[in-house]
Amino acid sequence: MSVETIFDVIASSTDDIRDSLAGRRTYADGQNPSGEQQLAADVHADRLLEERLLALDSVGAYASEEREEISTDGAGYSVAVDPLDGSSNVKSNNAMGTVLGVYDAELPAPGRSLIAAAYVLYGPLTTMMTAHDGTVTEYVVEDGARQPVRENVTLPDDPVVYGFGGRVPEWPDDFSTFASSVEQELKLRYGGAMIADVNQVMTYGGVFAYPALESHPDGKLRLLFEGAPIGYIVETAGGRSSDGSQSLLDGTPSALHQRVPVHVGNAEYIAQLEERLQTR
Ligand code: AFP
Repeated sequence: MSVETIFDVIASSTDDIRDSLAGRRTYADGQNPSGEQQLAADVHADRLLEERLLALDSVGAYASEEREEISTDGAGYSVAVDPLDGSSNVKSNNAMGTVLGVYDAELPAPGRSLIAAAYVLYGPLTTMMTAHDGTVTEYVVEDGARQPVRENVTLPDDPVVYGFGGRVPEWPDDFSTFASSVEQELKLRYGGAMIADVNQVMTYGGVFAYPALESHPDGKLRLLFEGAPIGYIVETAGGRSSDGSQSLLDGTPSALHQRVPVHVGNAEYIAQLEERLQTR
């Protein structure tokens, strides 16, 4: 039950987070630990989720993409949160989301210590995808309450979409070769917020990647806050995840905010990717 209570706290916070966006499109003074500018909306969502999640008996540690240090409050699970993934999309009024990983270990911890993960998508609707106990469930969130709309969610067998981040000239040659083959088969769907792009893959099947770049060999996305929780959800839905050579759940992080190349989607595309990248 304690994981469901954690999911409920996230769902019950969605109206507050969503309502705060309009007035918080400006950049705050600080930067996040990854050196990225913080919107006032990032800071607001972070503070709100820290307070509400640490108030739970089942949560003993709160880590966030928006802050250097982990906040602790007794025993319990460690939650890793990206409070507002894709927050730069607020300027262009495009979708964004909240990402949650629930680790049964002290952070930084490998993805294999995840016991649950979820994401909220702030789109035309507010929806939530949760993975726990071997199953993925999709909800519409209304008035802070989750209404299940899809049970035992699995990736469709006939993939349709792809979305690859970073600038094409920055892609290593082997990823470019992989991308060229995918482009012949699937339709481009890329919106600049991982959650919205991953949700396209969860809905239509396909592959999402924010790969290693020539200038950033570890890519852009963070392992504990984005890569591992999304890898957990996609793998629980029957897909695969990879950092280029292994599952995102197999990485053993040495630092809380370390980055990782992220590739998730239907198994055949992740197999193709790893084959390409392992010929390096
Ligand atoms: P922001 O949170 O700064 O908008 O970054 C979003 C993100 O971390 C992830 O959600 C996207 O997949 C990726 O960055 C988009 O990066 P590009 O802007 O380089 O495409």
